[in-house]
Amino acid sequence: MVTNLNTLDLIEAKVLKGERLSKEDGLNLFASNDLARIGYLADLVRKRISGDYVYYNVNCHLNLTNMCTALCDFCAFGCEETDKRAYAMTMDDIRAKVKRACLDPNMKNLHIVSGLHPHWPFSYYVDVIKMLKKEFPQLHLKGFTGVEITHFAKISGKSIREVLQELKDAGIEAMPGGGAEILNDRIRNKLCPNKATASEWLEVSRVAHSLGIKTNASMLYGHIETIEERVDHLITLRNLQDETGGIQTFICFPFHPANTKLGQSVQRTSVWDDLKTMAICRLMLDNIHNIKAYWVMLTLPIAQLALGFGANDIDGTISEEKIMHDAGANSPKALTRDNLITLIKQTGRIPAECDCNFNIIRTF
Ligand code: V47
Repeated sequence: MVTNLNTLDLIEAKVLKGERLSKEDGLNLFASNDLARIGYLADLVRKRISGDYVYYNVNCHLNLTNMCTALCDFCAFGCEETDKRAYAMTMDDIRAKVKRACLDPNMKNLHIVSGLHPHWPFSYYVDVIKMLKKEFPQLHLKGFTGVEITHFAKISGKSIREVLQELKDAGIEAMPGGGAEILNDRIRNKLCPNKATASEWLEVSRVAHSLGIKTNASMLYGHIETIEERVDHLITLRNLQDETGGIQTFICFPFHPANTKLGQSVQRTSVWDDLKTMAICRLMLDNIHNIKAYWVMLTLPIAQLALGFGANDIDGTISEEKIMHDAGANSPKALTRDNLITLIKQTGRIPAECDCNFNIIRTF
């Protein structure tokens, strides 16, 4: 692999012509220390794809339970049902939480991601979605990762298609991107052997897209993966997007080690790695419209910087973040809409409030 200036010149020429970058280009970008130039290239692509809008949404995170049968080595949120931290929300708990969030008249999006509960039947999840759709018809429901959908298929004996169709009929409009981690079974067998395999996660996305449910996709990085595995993961997602066109947003999750099994041997990624990875994701994923700078994980100043490294989406107000804060995230647990608007305006970009399918509600 060559890592001199010439390599970046060749990549820049491709980027300027709108040509697709190869795996070798991805590896060369990671091998380069020219962070400013990589960021500049990613910013060119960001501007070409979405102009100066930065998407955000007024939302609430709903984590129905933290009990989880998967107990992944990188996760601090999931726990056994006997753990003193364990909780499972009843229908009344859920109703009360969403009602509270809806006191904000701008609340539009519910983001639903949970542990794999050891006993709940699939029908409980469908009933939750039906209740939410009936009692809060103004909300857009973005629910269940590919891992949860695979779990629902296993516990119900239904196919992935049947599970997704039932959830769509109940009111699910889009799906979050979690559970992809690194789509490589070497890594999954080590870190998360008790949940969807790489091909199961991909299959859920494929079927969701065929049913008209848009999904997000993610990458959990900075743990035991190699740089080549990061690049391969991005190319796998790019191929899926070529096939279906159903991925709306890509999110990178830098591994947060606190309170996780893996945390004893792995440290938090550096800011440089976070910015470089964000930029390379923008450059490699030429067919995915939105790249999210998830402020919860990056912290607010780094999320603002990331908007200059290829990102065009900053996520939402959230209401109360649990998964990353259990793992030591050093950011607020929620923001106000005004906070987000200010954060975006400080970067010179235009805040664009949207629903979970990126329909713009208003700009500022
Ligand atoms: O799959 C868990 C990640 C995901 C850790 O689609 C961790 O807009 C870093 O799906 N360090 C679940 N990452 C959360 C999720 C999500 C969150 C926000 C926005 C969206 C979206 C989706 O969280 C997991 C895993 O990849 N995760 N633990 C950790 N210690």
